[in-house]
Amino acid sequence: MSLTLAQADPDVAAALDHETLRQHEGLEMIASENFVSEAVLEAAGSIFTNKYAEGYPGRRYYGGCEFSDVVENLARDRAKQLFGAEHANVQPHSGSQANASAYAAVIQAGDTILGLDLSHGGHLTHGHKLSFSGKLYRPTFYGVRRDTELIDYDQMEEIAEREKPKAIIGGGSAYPRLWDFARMRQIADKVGATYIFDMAHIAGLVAGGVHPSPVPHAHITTTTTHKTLRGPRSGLILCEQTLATAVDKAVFPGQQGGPLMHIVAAKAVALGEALRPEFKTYAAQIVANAKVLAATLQMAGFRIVSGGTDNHLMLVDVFEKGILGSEAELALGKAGITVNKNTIPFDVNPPMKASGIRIGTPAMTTRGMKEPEMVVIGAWIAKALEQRNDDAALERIRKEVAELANRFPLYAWRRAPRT
Ligand code: DSN
Repeated sequence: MSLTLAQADPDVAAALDHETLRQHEGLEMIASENFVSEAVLEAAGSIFTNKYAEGYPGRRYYGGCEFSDVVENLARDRAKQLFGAEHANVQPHSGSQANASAYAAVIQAGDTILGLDLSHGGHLTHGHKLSFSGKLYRPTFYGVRRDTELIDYDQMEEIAEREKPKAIIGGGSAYPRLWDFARMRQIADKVGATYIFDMAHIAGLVAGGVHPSPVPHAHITTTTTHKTLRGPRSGLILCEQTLATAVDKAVFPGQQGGPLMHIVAAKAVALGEALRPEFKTYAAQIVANAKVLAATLQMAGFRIVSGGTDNHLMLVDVFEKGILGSEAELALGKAGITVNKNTIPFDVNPPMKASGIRIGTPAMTTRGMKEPEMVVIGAWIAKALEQRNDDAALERIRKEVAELANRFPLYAWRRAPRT
């Protein structure tokens, strides 16, 4: 029991060291990633991982849960306070499980759901045929308008009236603009559907007060906790009190067994951090950085889907310049800038190639980067895409990237790889 990781398992230790170096020296621009605080990391790596705590605080199926109750109550209370919600369930292991539980709480297998098309910025769990959501329920989709690339609420209403969905789902993983929560609720009420909003991408912006909140409008709001919210990799559900019992039952025993108590503890820490005033400053900087980065790329001649961004992410239409999203992802990776290829609305390319890349600012904002760094990064992205077939040029950018990254250190305990 007393061996260090390096002694017990040098292979895993080496991979961990390399990953540490990768995270320190690269520019993490994947819109859904972030860096947690050392406090969150400590809780996530804690001995709460040893504990079974099936049930809920005060009503567990195992003994020895008194401290599990403490952290789960802290997480629940902080989530309610942060988002002004009547009820919070902090046990979902992930955003997908949060969504599965939210649906199970209010609809039955075979019922119709209406979500944003994945290729228009939605998420797999909003009805994609390969996900449980498209297999268990009857999926229908709304999308964005071809001319503005903004959500088409008139189309949503038309489809809702025709298809009579039992649940209307908002949110997604690649939509750079604000949502009209009130209009969605109105449409849901008109057809008698439950309005579920998945705020996974924007939860930190909502918490920081720089993005309107879906919580007062949606019957159920789901989220991950690790994106802009900057917590551990996990999920969370907020709902009206009238749905609390159904949601809790849908999570446990409906979808999951024992909660991951080390992650629940880490969620409590992250939610506590998000309640502090400095989180508002952080959230505002994420958005300011995204706007500057989008404008820099536009000035370099790139088309940004919908003409810009209101949140933490942007979609760049690289195919307009004859570059596939997959080629762009690869070239930027060689230059030390991590992004992901992404389909754009009405894409003519398949998802594994895609016409776009998705870029986000939450992680680099955590490292302290501001507008001037975004201008530099935008110029590097443009240069790397232009010189995508020149490995030497990409390597030169990578060196400059590492220099910038080193000026914005991440964790104090950074180590050089042992192999
Ligand atoms: N995979 C996440 C993202 O990158 O947006 C969504 O679950």
